[in-house]
Amino acid sequence: MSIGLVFNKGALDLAIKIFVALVGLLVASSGPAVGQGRGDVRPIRNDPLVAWAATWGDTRGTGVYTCEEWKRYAEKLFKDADKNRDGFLNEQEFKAVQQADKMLRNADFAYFDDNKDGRVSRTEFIEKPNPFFVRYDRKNECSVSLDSIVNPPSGDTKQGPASPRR
Ligand SMILES: [Ca+2]
Ligand SMILES: [Ca+2]
Repeated sequence: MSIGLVFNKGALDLAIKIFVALVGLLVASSGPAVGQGRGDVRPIRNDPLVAWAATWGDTRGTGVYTCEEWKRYAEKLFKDADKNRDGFLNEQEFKAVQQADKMLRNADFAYFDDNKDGRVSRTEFIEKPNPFFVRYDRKNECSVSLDSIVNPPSGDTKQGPASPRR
């Protein structure tokens, strides 16, 4: 009797082990299949600059980001940070800018302080080129449409250097 019980228990264990192994195999084989939709992932989604643009631009909901919108946003950031309202940000006040926008979290005070007088003027702050426009406003129109980001003009793709041999 007891031998039979032990045997049955052993058989059950084995069955469980096989079952677990099978499930594990299923999970392992279905894993890569799920991630195989290569065409679905657009590079645009990986660009934090584009995601960031939604926080300051496209205020009309038309899929267009303009310098004007950026400057209005920068102006507000500056105004909110300039606690003593003297028209300049000292290093202490500059921290409020870093906290207000997570893309500017690592913004460098010295980078904005062009004339190195230890404070960032409104002009220094607002006139700094926004990297979003540096990258996407190729014609310097101060206007970037979402469409032009998703479908860049032909001959402008960065699909690796296909340099012809001479
Ligand atoms: Ca100030
Ligand atoms: Ca300055």
